[in-house]
Amino acid sequence: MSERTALITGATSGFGAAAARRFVQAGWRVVATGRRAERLQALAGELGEANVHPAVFDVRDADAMRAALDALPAGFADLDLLVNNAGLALGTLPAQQASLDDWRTMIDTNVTALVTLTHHLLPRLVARRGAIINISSVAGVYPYPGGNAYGGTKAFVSQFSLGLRSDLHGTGVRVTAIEPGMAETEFTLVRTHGDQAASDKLYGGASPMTAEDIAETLLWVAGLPPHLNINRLELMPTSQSFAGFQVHRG
Ligand code: NDP
Ligand code: 8X3
Repeated sequence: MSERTALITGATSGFGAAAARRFVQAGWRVVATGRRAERLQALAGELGEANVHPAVFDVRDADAMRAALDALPAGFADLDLLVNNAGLALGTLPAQQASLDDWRTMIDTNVTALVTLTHHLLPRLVARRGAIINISSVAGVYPYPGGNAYGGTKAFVSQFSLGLRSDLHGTGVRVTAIEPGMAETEFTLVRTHGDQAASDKLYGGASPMTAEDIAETLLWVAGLPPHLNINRLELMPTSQSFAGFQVHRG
């Protein structure tokens, strides 16, 4: 276990930062990526530079991504696990009022960047009989008003994960899609373009999942024996469930 290395995208906040902490605590080395360099440096300072290598790039910048991943130092270059976590939702307006720029940013980040990074690392992961964990969402499984393009990107992530499973048949590479419901992170702050009050209101009194809950789940999935693959795993806070169909009359 102590020799294993994970690359976790979106490690400056939320699930990714919690996962970096939990994996290092469990003896993994972590390549931690994100745009906010100061947060990655702080994480490396906190967890130790022998344990965390910060890699600063925007996942939508394919050239910067490839350059960073091809320059990983010894001790961090042999990847056993890719956690595709970087992602975002933008907006909750109905489709007919939503911002096309927001939609394109979600698709560029949650879909195009995820497949580009995965494509680049697949040969290394096959060589190491490694694993891929993709962070999808319940939004990719169940539609809800305002989920439109975000839900579409996450449906892609779940189906892409299953497709990878199929193509990687016989390689020993494991692939899992994690489909969380509501968890308190910076997710809603980002989705509302910085509305802290809206974020506080959503999570207030709701007992949402925490980033640590997801980090623990990721570590559990990654630590299962090599003959066992979790295909998809959906989890929600107990306080969240389903609300059925809507019917318009008149
Ligand atoms: P946070 O906003 O707390 O974290 C998002 C992370 O993604 C940050 O580290 C951010 O880093 C990174 N990121 C976003 N855009 C880019 C980019 N263009 N380039 C590089 N990194 C980027 O949210 P969460 O931790 O909640 O979200 C993590 C994942 O979980 C996302 O894919 C989200 O869709 C998914 N999810 C979240 C749920 C929730 O309720 N919180 C539920 C289900 C799924 P930086 O800004 O520094 O670049
Ligand atoms: C985030 C979960 O329910 O806010 O992916 O869409 S939800």
